[in-house]
Amino acid sequence: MNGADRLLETLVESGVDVCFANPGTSEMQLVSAIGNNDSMRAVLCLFEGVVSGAADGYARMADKPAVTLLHVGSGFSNSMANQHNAKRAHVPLVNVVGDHATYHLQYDAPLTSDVPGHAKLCSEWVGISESADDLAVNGAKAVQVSMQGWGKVTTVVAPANHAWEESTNQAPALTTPEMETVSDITISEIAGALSSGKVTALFLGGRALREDSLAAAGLIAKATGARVICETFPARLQRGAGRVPVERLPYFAEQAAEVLGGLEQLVLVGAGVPVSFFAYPGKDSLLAPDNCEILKLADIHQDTAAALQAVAREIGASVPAETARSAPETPPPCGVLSPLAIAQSLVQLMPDQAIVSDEAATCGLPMFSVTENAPPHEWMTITGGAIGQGLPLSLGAAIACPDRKVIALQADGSAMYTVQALWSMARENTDVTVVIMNNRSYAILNIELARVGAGQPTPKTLSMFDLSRPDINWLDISEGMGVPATRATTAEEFHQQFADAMVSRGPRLIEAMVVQQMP
Ligand SMILES: Cc1ncc(C[n+]2csc(CCOP(=O)(O)OP(=O)(O)O)c2C)c(N)n1
Repeated sequence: MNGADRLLETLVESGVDVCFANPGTSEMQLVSAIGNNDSMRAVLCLFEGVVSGAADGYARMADKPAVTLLHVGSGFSNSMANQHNAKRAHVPLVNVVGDHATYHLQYDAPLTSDVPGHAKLCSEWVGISESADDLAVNGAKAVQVSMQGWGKVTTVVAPANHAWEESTNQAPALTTPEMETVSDITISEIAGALSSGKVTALFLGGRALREDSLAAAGLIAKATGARVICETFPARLQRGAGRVPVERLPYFAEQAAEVLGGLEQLVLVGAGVPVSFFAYPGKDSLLAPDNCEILKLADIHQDTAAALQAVAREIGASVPAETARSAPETPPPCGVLSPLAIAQSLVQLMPDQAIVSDEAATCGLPMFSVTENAPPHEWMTITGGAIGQGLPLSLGAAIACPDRKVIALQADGSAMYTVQALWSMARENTDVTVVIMNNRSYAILNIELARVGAGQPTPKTLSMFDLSRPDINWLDISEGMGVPATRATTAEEFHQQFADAMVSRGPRLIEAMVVQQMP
């Protein structure tokens, strides 16, 4: 066996069985090893940003890593925006990136680059092998580190000669690390603060947005009157009828500051201090009031559910919070195809346990609150703000959860960054319904232009946010990549097309010609 075969053997033994791949010549032994290993599924993605975004979506739903296969520094750098989103989502993800044979690097062949340097920019651990035997050892370590806490992005750099040279070394899988727990002292302190009578909110992020943590947060809220607020861009929020609802911190800083206004204490649970997404001239970066005390119950990477349950016990909280009700029966939406009308169709038609990828950008703003009463579902968002995440994320989630309906609420501008994901959805026959919000605009940038005070826009300024001339034809794009597509121009048409998509299986795309009312 060669180094590549050994690496595959170890990855599979470590529980990794899906590879999102975009290989090149330096990865041929790895491709061959995957081809010869029945336990590893190979998903070809036609751009590296799809590879990394799909691995993120997979990990968010599977709570274990997929492996990516990437080609030298150029391939890795193409994947970086979604590596960044994955890192911000705190998911386990293992990259394998090929490099030239070690002796070939000195000749500076065209694809030569600083592969470890690229990897270090967005990996929390990088393993560089020094021999064929090392490859699998690094593979085992990469999986182990990726499973620390909620998850980490790790990278194995695989020089081509280490992949093709013989390896006699079998590297066993390493034990999965335990999640760090919160100390008893912290539990008591937070329980005391919550019982102080001060105006308090729990600020939840990451794994604290899973059902078990939310239920415990609900107990605390019921007993103490604390509010439950979640970060603006959650990786995976479990919500819908029967679950404890959360207030989501708004994107716009002034609205966020208003939501947090009047708080005397903010208890962080798996979330950082709330900050404005961008700086704006003359506006504060920090969103909580100046006199609000910031306390921390659990860090990112600690066991938030256990911590919240312990606090609930300590304060004797035993009455569950009210959960979100099922939406009442209402007639299907009609007339103008607004984001709100789309959200009303979602509430009525979304199946139980659907997985929603929200990269709907400005169209997504009104959709979130309306869907609180939909059947229980997951809501995944763009954790790192690097657009082009939604389509790959849905692809990966669908590979992780083949029995659940995935719904990609997708802004048109963002969709164009990683549109190749449609092809992989077709090839893998994933059960993803993509709803393209066609507003022919980078609409958010029109808003931001005014908010940063960049002056009076000229037609040339505005042309840089305008996606018309030519209009993008989503039916042609989608059909061209093998995903059946329809176009909706009214709420009635959308409702019918979405209803059809919800009762059939396989990839579908609906181009929604949305009419938006901008703030
Ligand atoms: C990788 C990356 N490139 C560029 C941006 C800057 N950016 C933020 S939003 C946006 C346009 C979004 O337009 P669209 O997806 O159509 O959504 P809309 O604003 O129209 O709702 C751009 C270019 C970014 N956030 N990330």
